[in-house]
Amino acid sequence: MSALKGATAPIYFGSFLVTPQVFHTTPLTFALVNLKPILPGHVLISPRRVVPRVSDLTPAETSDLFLTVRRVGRMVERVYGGSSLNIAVQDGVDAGQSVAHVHAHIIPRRAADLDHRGGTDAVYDMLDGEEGDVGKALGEVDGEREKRGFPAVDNEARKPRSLEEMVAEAEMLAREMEKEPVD
Ligand code: AMW
Repeated sequence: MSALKGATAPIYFGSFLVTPQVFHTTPLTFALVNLKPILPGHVLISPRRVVPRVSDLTPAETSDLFLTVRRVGRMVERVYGGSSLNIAVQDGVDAGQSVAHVHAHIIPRRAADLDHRGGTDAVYDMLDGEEGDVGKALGEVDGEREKRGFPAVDNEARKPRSLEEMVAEAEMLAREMEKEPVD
């Protein structure tokens, strides 16, 4: 199953097989929909090679990654009715990285969209905290977190999306990418 046209070799995001979630590829880079988006249209851009740090990338991978960020960012901003973008990389575990595979977050933003969470910059806490950390959302039994001294979080907010929902979004975004100018 793939949102992309034609046969696609398996694509891994860290140890996760994410082929059905991928909506755009280049020779060195892929773009996938998020299991647990912070806001609608929150997608990820990764190099095809599974390496943890930006400094592990070749110059060609680095430039292809950012060119893809630029093009996919333009597309999600248009499709999700944004007026700005957060583009973020947590480069290494001590910077909050939870999947050891380089990835740029792209999050479409609009005025006052996180006012109910404390304001525009609340996105950084959300990225850094449990809401962006799916390993925990998938693996943790309710209550374990609290036992370890972390604050309780809303269970609904932690729920990962179904494969069907992600595939439907990936198919829609693959079609939208075809409308984007190459440069
Ligand atoms: W990091 O905290 O490493 O900067 O961000 C990890 C991101 O990867 C989060 O946004 C999280 O929701 C996302 N994520 C984790 N596992 C998957 C997966 N299997 N498919 C899609 N996105 C994932």
